Amino acid sequence: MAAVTYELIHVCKQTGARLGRVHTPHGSFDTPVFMPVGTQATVKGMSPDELKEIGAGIILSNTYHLYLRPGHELIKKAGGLHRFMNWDRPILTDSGGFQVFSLAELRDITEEGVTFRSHIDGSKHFLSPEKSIEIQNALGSDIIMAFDECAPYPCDYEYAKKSMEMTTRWAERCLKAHKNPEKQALFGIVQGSVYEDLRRESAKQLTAMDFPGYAIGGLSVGEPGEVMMEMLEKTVPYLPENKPRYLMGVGSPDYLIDGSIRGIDMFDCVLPTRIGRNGTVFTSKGRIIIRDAKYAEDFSPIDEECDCYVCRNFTRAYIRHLFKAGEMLGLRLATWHNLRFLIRLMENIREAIRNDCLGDFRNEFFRKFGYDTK
Ligand code: PRF
Ligand code: ZN
Repeated sequence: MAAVTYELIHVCKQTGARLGRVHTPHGSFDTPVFMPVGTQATVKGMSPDELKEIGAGIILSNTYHLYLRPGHELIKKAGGLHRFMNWDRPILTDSGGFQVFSLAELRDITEEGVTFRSHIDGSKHFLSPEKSIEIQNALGSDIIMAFDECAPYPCDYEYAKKSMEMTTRWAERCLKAHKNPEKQALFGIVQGSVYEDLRRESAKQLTAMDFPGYAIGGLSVGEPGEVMMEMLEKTVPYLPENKPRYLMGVGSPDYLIDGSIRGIDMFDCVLPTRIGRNGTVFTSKGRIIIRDAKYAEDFSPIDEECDCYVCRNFTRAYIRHLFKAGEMLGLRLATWHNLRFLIRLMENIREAIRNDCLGDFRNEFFRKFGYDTK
């Protein structure tokens, strides 16, 4: 039996978006889903109980960071990542490739793998498909990701083609290196930059390898939003219907809705936690910067429509004060609210899919939030 299975529950008649459920060894979650990011085996500022309270069904963590610190051997000794961080729901780990490209220094990419220097202490390391899978096997996450190259943007056709083909060969090596497919599901990652034929080719090659799920990588790396949506439209039809589809590193409200409409089931992004720590919070009428002077005497909640603990108990004026005073509770409350905002958005997306009205929901959400509705 595969570690992870996808159950398709309903397809929205208005948009084609999918309502589903993903089953894993640590329980199930409903899709489309937003996965909070817990890079260093913690979603910054949130305890596991608090994550459950806001309805997080699955979280993401990172091979690159946990390998460098505290080390996957140590986490294995602790009984695996779930035990180490006291999170008993599903965990997905990214493979490290993307983080090496975005964080590490002196990257040397060859067919064998990637040599890089740690962003922490400058020490030299080597990650390969085999090493990434070995680390993810030690971590024990429910969903592990293939080791890929995320081509930069912009990127010429020749580079994108070679990179995509190498990512396919790396995916084969990941499959071979994977020790326990019955406990952990290995997802393949589609690459191909902004080239329609490369995306199609990548999706076909990976689909032939029969992964239990598929990610779409290499998007939201600087290309215009329309290009990303076009790539989704050209890729998703080549992915199997009975497996989950994960759009990596995407988490702005508009893309969560428009990605769902294009058949995506899973998303992750540091956006809500990162902007929260900067003092930016989502509201149903758009983002606001809570540090702004105009909120100094605003005794209303961050968002009148939000059901979160923060909005039920604290005012904009108070949270602004916490940020101005450098109090850590400010970071926590902004993070808490932003995560709940996106998790509730996903609940509303799922409800709209069930009722065949995600298109109407999109237009209404975009209008209120202040997005262009085209
Ligand atoms: N590959 C991997 N992780 C990722 C990406 C990718 O392309 C992206 C791109 N948006 C985010 N995270 N392995
Ligand atoms: Zn709130």
